[in-house]
Amino acid sequence: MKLIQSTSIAAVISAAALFSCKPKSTGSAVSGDAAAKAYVAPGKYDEFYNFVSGGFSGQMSVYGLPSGRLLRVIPVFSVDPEKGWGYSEETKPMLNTSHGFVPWDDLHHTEMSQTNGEIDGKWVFANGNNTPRLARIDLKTFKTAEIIELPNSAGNHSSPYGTENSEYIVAGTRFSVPSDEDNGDVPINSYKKNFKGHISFVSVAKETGEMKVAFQLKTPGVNFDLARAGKGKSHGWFFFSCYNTEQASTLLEVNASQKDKDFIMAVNWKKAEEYIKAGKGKKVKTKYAHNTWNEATHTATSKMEEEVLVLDVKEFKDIVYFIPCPKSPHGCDVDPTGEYIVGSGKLAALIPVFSFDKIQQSIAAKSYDGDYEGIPVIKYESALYGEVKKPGLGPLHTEFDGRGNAYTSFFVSSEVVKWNIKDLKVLDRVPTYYSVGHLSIPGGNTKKPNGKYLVAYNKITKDRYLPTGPELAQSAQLYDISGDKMQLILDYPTIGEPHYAQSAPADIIRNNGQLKLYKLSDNKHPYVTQGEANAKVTREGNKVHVYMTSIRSHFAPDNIEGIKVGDEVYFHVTNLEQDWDVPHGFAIKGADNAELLIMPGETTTLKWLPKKPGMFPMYCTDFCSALHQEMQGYIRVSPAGSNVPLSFSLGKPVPETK
Ligand code: K7E
Ligand code: CUA
Repeated sequence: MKLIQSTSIAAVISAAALFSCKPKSTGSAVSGDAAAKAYVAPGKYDEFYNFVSGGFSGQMSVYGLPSGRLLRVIPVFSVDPEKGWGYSEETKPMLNTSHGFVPWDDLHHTEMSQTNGEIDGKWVFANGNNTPRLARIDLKTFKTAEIIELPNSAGNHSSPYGTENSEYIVAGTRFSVPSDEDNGDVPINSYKKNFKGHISFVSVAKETGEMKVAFQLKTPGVNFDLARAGKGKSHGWFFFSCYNTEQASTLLEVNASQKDKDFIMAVNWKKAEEYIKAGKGKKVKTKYAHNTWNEATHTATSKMEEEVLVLDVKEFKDIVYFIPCPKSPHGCDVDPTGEYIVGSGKLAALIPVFSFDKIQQSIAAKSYDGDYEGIPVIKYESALYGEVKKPGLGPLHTEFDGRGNAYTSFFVSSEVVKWNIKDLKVLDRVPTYYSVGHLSIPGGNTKKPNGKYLVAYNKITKDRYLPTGPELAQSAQLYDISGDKMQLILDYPTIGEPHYAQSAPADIIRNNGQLKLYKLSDNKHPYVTQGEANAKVTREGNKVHVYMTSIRSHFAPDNIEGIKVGDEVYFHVTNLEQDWDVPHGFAIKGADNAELLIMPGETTTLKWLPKKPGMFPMYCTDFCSALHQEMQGYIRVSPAGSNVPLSFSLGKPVPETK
């Protein structure tokens, strides 16, 4: 069937307006008591942990709310020299993919694990947008514990979205592409024939959190943008926004904006699960990396998976339905009751709100408007609960406060608009500075939002901060939403471009078994050094292993001779400390590598390829004690083939050799 086509890109919004307009008053919109609301006294804790996507930094940052204090940057998909992430031998496998070592990605969305539709503080998931990957961060250690690559995908944007008990974390491909088992070497203009979408259902083990690509749904070749799981009455369903239903492969800004309506794709995942259990999935050959961090060995392993179970949705009449949604929908959000599904058309001047009950009735009554590649298209009117009229320009994302209100971000008109879900009336609007993308309310995507604060994540900050050359910081703005009127209370820059963020009450993370150190006696690293007396240096051919320890304030050994040009030297440094907050660092002159930062009880390895003879000092990089600056040593490097014997010492110089 054909949807109504419009010849111009946007009847409502002129092309110029796509670039966003500035709110008039750029000065301080902050009133007298605002500072007090965001004030957290020195030494006091914040009320919430806020997990913010780092966009093209590939990392995730952790802020405290309401203070806006940056607590930590967690390395996820990108190497991070500060923590040695992706530089130490133990962490390198975490960044392995079917394309080899990929040291960067684009992290857009964070998703906290849930139990019964509420945030449980166990894990936070994140998407790698470019080389499609999903990560799980363990909130006991604030460390990336697992990364799994997604087969048959390209541009993992519609991701990661969790069900109400984190049964699945779901990821939809942004780009449709030929399946991995097909030869992708085909003409681009064969899009309609060869390009397919895939939605990955990644199961999460209840206790360990271990992820597995349980199955994929093969769909028509559209672009999936964002998604949400149903909850409460709609638990068992999933909703995805789709654009480029035109299936264009070039100049998408024009060619994918032809239709008045694209789709929200409604998926009955419980049904899909039944078909999988009944053995209806097809095993498809592919290759994707599954990387896991082992807490006992302090080492990651990367395993290449070889196949995935796929259900082609065309072959099953009751898994997938399309619902028309105006103008290239971006956000697709489900309210706390699970009844209302909000679609945000980037080019639309209204917000459609769909009813889960009406969707079910439409399916039962086959109230369809034809099909799209064999998938029934539900009539717009029969799925629609109602429209929010004239809310603003360029709606993107919606969050909820648990009091019956929705908050939608407007990129083009740079504002947050609060509206009532029942009567669809606009209640309040506030400017953002400027061009807001995502919004985040603690628990704002769950059954139980905490409607005290809202954070707006802005793309543009011209004139908000001291200028820093051509590139300016992106920003977050904190609003108090506890009253009838939203009130701006704080404005602070972010790390990388923030897209989505989620928050959890501080206590469920802080008082939930936070790890303070690794027990040395539990350390199962193959190159652990249990105590200084066991420190040594061994040679196997040109491979030299240094079993080194660190404790305030020396390394053992700290004098090493007999290293030769052409050697491969592995410094396996075990931090013998058993106190909270006493990491040691390790760096050596000329290493084409980052430092190591070793937590108490942990063993971490730096690989070093000495390239010329000479004296190479090494030192601790983390100010660990009053005598931190004394925590240093020397490595003597001799030419290849030299006779200097391998020797090492601590406390007395090694015997003199020529
Ligand atoms: Cu979630 Cu930024 Cu990738 Cu909207 S996207 S802004
Ligand atoms: Cu160890 Cu400074």
